[in-house]
Amino acid sequence: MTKTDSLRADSFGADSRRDAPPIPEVFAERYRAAGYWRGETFGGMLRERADAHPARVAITDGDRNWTYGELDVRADQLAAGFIARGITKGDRVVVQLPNVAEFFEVIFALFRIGALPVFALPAHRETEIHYFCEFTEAVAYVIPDRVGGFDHRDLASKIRAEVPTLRDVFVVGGDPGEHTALADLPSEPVEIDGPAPSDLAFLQLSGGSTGVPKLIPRTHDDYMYSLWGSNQICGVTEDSVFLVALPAAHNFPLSSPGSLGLFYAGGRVVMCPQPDPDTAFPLIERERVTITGLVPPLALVWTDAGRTTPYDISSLDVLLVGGAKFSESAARRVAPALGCTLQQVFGMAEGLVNYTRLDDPAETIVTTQGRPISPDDEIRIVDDLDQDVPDGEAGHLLTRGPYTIRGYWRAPEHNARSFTADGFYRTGDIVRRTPTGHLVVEGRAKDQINRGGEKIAPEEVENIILAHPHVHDVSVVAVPDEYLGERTLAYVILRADAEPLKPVVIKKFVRERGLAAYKVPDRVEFVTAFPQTGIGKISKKDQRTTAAAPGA
Ligand code: OOB
Repeated sequence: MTKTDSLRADSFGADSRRDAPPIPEVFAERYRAAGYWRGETFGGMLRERADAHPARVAITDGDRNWTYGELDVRADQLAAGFIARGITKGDRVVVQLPNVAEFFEVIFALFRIGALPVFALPAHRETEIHYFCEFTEAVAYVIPDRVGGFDHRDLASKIRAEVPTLRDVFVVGGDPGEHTALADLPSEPVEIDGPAPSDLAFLQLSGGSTGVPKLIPRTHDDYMYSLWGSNQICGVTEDSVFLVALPAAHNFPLSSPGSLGLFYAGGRVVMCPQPDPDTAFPLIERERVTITGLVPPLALVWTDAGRTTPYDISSLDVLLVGGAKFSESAARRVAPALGCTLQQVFGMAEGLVNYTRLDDPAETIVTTQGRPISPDDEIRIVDDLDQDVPDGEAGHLLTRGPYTIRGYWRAPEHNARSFTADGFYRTGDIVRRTPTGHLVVEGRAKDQINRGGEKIAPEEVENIILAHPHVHDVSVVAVPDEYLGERTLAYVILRADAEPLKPVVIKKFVRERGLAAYKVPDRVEFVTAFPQTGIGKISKKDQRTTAAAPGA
């Protein structure tokens, strides 16, 4: 290796290693030798596709059709605009956009520079955004102007006043207010010394089980492998058309195989503003969509609507369902109602993604959550003492592999708990493995609520409720729900001297603190004590049992 090579191999310098524990070199060599890591970057990949077929449409958004050539030029011009505003390699930029074509223009511009998008979700509000901007020391924040009555510009002004590193707010569409319109930025492309394939590409968000979400550092090399690996498994080719129905920034619609998988294959991505059948089905008909991904509650709605829809959705070949457990009975209804193949996906933004295969027996497709993408995804299923359980028994899922992180970003203490000494990620999921190597998700050991695929860390919501002056203590737990799988229930103990409160006061308090709406407790119950475990901790297990009891 020459000096320049070794510099390029870690072109952000030593700090990046402290920020994000890398995959050790012995493993990296193995993953390169096996052909998983192909030495590509996102910026380079888009250029190659644009050179190969400039006139093919990459993105359809309403009446707009951007070709690969156009997307490539837009990314270059916007990268030049970002550079002119001082954004450089390694900088973090919080991106919070709805499902619009500009989402890709922005992230490819950042990828070209080697600046890291931080993928906020449209539902995030002040608490989350402030944290992302402050913790990542973001230099810029990209937003829409207004969505569904919410003015993102006002929120951005507030955050900018609070977070000293945040220099710029860029607004997509409409009136930028006191900020900068994205459309005013692009300038003549400039020479860019882009990132190396082993560099970080972006920070994805963890579902989380702690007070604040953790950030997941993914590299070009590792993520790109998950894309082409997924494409092979999901049958994606340049003729595929993928509907982005879930929020574009989430790992599932981004990479399983997702929009980025489609670009990798040279296919077409169709932006869907809302995931309901009334919006999605006409788009499927008009754009001849072949593949899309949904969380289980939406899959139920689509299945019901599919039986009687007047729209021609026969182009749909594959429906991926994941993010939360899809019940066997619901899974059985998909193929007959929608006339497509169901593919279950059990993935995580930290890495590991499992799919049922298109040619798996029908029973396997409806009763399992699939098997890993890679032959080099290492799976261990262990008991509470990290000992492997006998074949076929349920236990904690640990994993290590070519696209699974070795640590969260700037979180050494947390990493010591979430990863084993030899680098396995503790997923917090309880699974068992079938003789064919497929995984069945049996439950969860982490303190997390999965509300129809949207993850909630109880601790984050508890911390907010504890700030209410009349609240003495709080415990947030999951309650089973037929439609969403789980909903949230906050058990609250009021202070001895407090007046009685109505549940709505607590909900309103959480909302006004600026937390994503899906984290506002569905139910609030006032109690005088919490059940305790043998050593005096709150027994959430007992609370869940009480909450789930009939008539509760
Ligand atoms: C996906 O990613 P995340 O990071 O939002 O959530 C990961 C967690 C998993 O650890 C598991 O607890 C749960 O979500 N999960 C499932 C599941 N898929 C995800 N639990 C049961 N059955 C499933 N099929 O949710 C995600 C990332 C990439 C592709 C698909 C989903």
